[in-house]
Amino acid sequence: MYPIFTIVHRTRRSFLSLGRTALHWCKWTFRRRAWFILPALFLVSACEGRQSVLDPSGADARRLYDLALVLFVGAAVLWLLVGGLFVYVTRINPRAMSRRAAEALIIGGGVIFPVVLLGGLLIYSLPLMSAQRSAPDGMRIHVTAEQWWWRVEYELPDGSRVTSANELRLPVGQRTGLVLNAQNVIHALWIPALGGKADMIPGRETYLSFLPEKVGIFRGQCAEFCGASHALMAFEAVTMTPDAFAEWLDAQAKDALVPETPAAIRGAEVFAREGCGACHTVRGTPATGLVGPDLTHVGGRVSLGAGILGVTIDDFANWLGHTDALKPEVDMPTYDFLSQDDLIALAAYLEGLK
Ligand code: HEC
Ligand SMILES: [Cu+2]
Repeated sequence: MYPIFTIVHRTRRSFLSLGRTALHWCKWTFRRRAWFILPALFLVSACEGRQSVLDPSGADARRLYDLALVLFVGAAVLWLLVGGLFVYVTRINPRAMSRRAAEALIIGGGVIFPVVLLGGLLIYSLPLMSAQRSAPDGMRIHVTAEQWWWRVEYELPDGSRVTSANELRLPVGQRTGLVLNAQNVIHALWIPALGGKADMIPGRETYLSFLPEKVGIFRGQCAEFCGASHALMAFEAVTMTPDAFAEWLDAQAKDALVPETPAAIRGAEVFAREGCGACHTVRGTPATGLVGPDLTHVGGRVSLGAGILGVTIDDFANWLGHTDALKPEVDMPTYDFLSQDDLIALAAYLEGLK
């Protein structure tokens, strides 16, 4: 009995002190309260940005944002309503209700009101899904998730494909469909600023589409735990005007640039000597591997290693010399045994593959 009594006693005491704190809060000056509110505002202010559902930059993200706003405001109003009712029946008018009034409250507030409200929300929200879930007749991009990077293929009107990786380029003002697949385990594609997310499941194709509204660079992230380096499986979504996009796609379809500087020429030799081409393709060269990302235009991307590094020569050298440290359990060997000169030359070659 004794411990139970103590627990009850202590719980009661802590509730009392909680109540006292709440009372103090009411008596606090505005300045003292601000000390508590300001840090919270800093946290919320971090929600703006290129990987945020609260800063929509596409039609689909905007619809989701509106839906979330409706739900949030609705929940707040409901909370105030129930709170008000509670205060009314306990403080303002604590008398017993007549049986008819009580029944009306239960049937009206417990059955009719929720059915109408939830039914209305369902009718409002169901059509929001259809546009996103289909891959439309326009441009289609095939995205295949690998551990831990993204294989990206742009389907041209004649059915042929232009291969890239770890970056998604989308024309603004057009709905582009994504055909999603996964090679090994379940991944999920999510670009919070542009729209909803979809699972990428081995053996089962899924679809998602985006209608970007602003030119910019947004961050996408794998949103399904897929292994040790799941958090390091990101990418950049680059939205462009339709003209800039067409020009970019033309350039992507071309073979790799031929290295011209002495460092890059030496780098290309190191690339061939070390057998990188067994896993990587550089179109226009003997390298035709398919295990890793296509490197034909890797220097022209905005990030390296699925969104974890930049694309300067230093970043390339860093990636090659510390692959496993940067991305635990990665499917690429670490080339820390190369001489510094070879490493820098290789980095210069890759950086020049615009
Ligand atoms: C056994 C296969 C294999 C070999 C050999 C290999 N790689 Fe990789 N490489 C990969 C894989 C897999 C990835 C993707 C890693 C990830 O992000 O999860 C990758 C990623 C890369 C990337 C980043 C690409 C991007 O889109 O960001 C570069 C650059 C790269 N490798 C260069 C090289 C070079 C240079 C060599 C030779 C010195 C080499 N790789 C050898 C498999 C390999
Ligand atoms: Cu993943």
